[in-house]
Amino acid sequence: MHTIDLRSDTLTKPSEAMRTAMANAEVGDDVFGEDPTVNRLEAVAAEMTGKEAALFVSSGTMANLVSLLTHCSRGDEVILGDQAHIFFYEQGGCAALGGIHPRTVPNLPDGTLDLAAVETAIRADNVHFPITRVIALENTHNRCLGTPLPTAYMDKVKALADTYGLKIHVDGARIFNAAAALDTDAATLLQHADSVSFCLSKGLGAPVGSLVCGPRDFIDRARRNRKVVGGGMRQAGILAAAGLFALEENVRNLPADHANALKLAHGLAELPGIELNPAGVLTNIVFFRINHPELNAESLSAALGAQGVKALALGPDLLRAVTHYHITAQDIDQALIIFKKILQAA
Ligand code: TLP
Repeated sequence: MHTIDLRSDTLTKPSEAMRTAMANAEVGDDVFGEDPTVNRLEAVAAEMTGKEAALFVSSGTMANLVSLLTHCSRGDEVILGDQAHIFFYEQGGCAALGGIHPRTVPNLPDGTLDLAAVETAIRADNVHFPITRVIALENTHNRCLGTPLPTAYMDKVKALADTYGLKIHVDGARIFNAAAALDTDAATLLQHADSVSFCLSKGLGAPVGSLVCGPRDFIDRARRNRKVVGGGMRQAGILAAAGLFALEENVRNLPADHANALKLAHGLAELPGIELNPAGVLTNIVFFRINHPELNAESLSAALGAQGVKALALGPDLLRAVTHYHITAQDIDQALIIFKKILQAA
């Protein structure tokens, strides 16, 4: 059975061409700074994000952790959204491993934070309080429908951060999806970010890897933090080659993933028992609710899975489907036929 796996864009497997690039990678010991392919990936990543320097790490989770460890000392505070991946899905790593205190404000449905709420959360200079150091944003915002954060919003965050002497970190796991959706480039979206993390192993199709990008001195300190969390890798050029291939060849595929997500959203919105607003689908992530007398998210996901369509159940009635480069427009048509069959039969 042909499986249409929409659980996540993390499921993408390296193509033959990417595997060839990996097999042929020139390597050295990256802890000594001697892996030419890692060095090249870091240079390309820095350039694409408009930053001075970059650091190759194993995952998005490590990229965010290393970034926050570099911005903050123990007891310092990060302000972030209550739906942020860093807050929701990273085991509280910044607190567990870094002693960094997370202060959440509610995410608005479009993934932004209300800036009046952020301002209220910023601590005054008072012996009782932690010191606020950094505002962490997410672009695109995974749990907020994959929505991209526009530059106009970033301008306002920057003005607020400057007023209080705070840094801005962007979890840009899918920053190239944001750039594609907003028809701009990542560097423009990140011009006010003091640091950004982005992933190679989501829609870009590499098997492993993320980058932290920022000013040279920040990246020098981040390199020390990568080592202390056990992230110093040796002949990592084999992985970096996949990352270079992802950046050079696969970024251009993202608009097709967005078109497929929108097609899926429009198709789902027409099915009785499914609730979603296709206008909210701006990138490759489609959230929808099941409102059916016989089905909930778990049972719908199981019924779909039995017919070769995989979607994630994320709540009693909430599901997520994510498009990526293994998913074609024909797959979306096929998935919609299967959804319809299940909803009618239940
Ligand atoms: N997101 C994964 C899961 O962890 C939920 C997914 O399937 O969407 N930031 C953002 C915004 C992410 O979406 C993710 C992964 C990460 C960071 C973490 O990346 P990894 O999995 O490489 O640690």
